[in-house]
Amino acid sequence: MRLDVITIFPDYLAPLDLSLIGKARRDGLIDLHVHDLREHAHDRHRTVDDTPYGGGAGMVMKPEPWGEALDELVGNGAEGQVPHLIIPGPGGIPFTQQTARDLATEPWLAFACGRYEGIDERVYEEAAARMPVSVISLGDYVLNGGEVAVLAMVEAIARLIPGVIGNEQSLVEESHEDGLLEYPVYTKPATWRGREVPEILLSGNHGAIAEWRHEQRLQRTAARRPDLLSD
Ligand code: JF5
Repeated sequence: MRLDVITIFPDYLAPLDLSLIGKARRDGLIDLHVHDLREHAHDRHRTVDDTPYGGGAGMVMKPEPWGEALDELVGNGAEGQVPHLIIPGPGGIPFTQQTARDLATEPWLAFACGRYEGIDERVYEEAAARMPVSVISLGDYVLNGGEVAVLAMVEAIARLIPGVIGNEQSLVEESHEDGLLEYPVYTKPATWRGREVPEILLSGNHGAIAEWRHEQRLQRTAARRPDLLSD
């Protein structure tokens, strides 16, 4: 999968060199490029923002650097190919495990990181005229920019690409893969600071263990995420 990230803070994406994602890049499973939006700002101060038409607080990202950055990106791709452009923002559609599964099948994703009060609306419109565009929210809170949201989305997507994670079974046995939260897990020692591991897990009775774990998942989901049980 090819991944491009356009940002005014390329260093924010440095963690993508680490751990499983870094390994996947070195193994050639992920072809990831981070681009500095300011390379497409040509005035003396490499300005990427300006005051909002109509007034109001804060600054808005200017359209011209974005237009040029996206032109370059599309020009870099194979003939006739375009990326699916993802723009993180609190006003987007919710990002879920299903979104990650869907995006993990795409050959080329590009992420546009907004800052300040957001990006001039015409950038979304013009991009949507030539490529699929999705505005996606990680959750109902506000970040300073899209970079941290991109880190989370890229990690959630990339780990679903075959070969990125060694143990494929660990992908199906986890929270959100089947609509329930995960059961509690324990490891050695069997007693720690006076706390015992639930006896059933030491019983060797695999049927009873599976039943207990399912009950734990239901209880935990009801307590923490009742919204997941309503449908
Ligand atoms: C952003 C303008 C983008 O704040 C977010 C965000 C919240 N949930 N998901 C993403 O994105 C950063 C801030 C301001 C555009």
